[in-house]
Amino acid sequence: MIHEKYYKLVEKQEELLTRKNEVNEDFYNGVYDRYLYPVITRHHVPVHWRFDIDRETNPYFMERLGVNAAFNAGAIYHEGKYYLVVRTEGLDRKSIFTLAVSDNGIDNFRFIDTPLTWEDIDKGEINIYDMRLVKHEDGWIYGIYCSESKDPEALEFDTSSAIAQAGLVRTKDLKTWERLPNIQTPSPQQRNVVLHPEFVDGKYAFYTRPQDGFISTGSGGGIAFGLTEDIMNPVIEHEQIIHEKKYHTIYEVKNGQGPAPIKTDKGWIHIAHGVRNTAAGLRYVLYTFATSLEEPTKIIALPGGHFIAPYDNERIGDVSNVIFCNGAVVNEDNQVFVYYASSDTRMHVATTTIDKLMDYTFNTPEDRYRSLENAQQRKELVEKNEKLLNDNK
Ligand code: M1P
Repeated sequence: MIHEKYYKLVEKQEELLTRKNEVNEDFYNGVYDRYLYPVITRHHVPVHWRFDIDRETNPYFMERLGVNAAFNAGAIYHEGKYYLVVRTEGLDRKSIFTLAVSDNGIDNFRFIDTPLTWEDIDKGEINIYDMRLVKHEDGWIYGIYCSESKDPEALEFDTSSAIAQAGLVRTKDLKTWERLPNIQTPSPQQRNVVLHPEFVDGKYAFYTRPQDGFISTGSGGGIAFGLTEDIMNPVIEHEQIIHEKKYHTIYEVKNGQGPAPIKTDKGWIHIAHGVRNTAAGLRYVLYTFATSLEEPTKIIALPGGHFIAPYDNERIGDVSNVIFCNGAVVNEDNQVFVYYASSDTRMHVATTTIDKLMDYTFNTPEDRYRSLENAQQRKELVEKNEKLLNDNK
């Protein structure tokens, strides 16, 4: 018999799931809109995914498999709907992938089907997270995720050291998933690996992030680019850094490609994350850059500063002061939906258009990398505006 508390919780959750989201009018930068509510939180996870609803086996109606956080979602616009593959972290710290869908991309996201599983080809893989979804021109939808294992070289007392690699799966319908071998690169560890949506020189092209350690990128810092011929045996022999970490920038400590780049008339627009250190720990923000349509390793625009940073309540969570994005989609009206997570805890959306994203990426002044030169840059803006104001008196 179903426990009566189940129906009460479902009724309460329904209010959350059907709540209309609205643009946050207190925020304005002309680049994108922020929204009042997160699009997915742990409270959106269906009650029957967390509770055993059977009165006989769960008389106190206890949460048996609680959820700690729902964040870092891959995104895809598929058959007119907005899908997220959400990093759903249990109380046991394991992240799993779950599928949520919305008709309009800004609210009413619902988890559907059951948590994603596929053939378990790697028994050393302990944790999985941060999937990037890409509809490739070969006709498959690929998912690349971080596949984390315990470091086999770790000393006996060291129960933390881990190895990050790029796991690879593919699907046609977001229901049945085929596990392909991990992507191999010359680097000891990998995270934030993303498939480019088109073939480059007839090969599969990837953005990688070579790293020496699990957290520290060490000598490997930067977003890199590499090719492989065979997706069934994905070996990248050469990684070319295309955007390096750099002193006194928002990507001073490390950076990483976000979702797959968005194709525009003027170039590929990338959303990436940059990390810098502070007295309060690492701060993660998003930035954009553009690469050439003809030469995908060539950066042709790089706005200074961040695109999205933690704002108000977004600053607080399990890992505070973090904005991370591994999903963005464009619909047939050229509206852009940037799905970003705040503080490793919940999912939000920011909306803009292709035109605005291009204007931002190609016309935002670059960082001149020195305070006095940046002061000069702002002085030029002030003087230009003051002249215009005076001329219009
Ligand atoms: O905690 C912040 C982020 O840290 C990692 O990102 P990166 O590899 O760039 O340091 C990831 O574990 C990511 O999931 C997490 O949000």
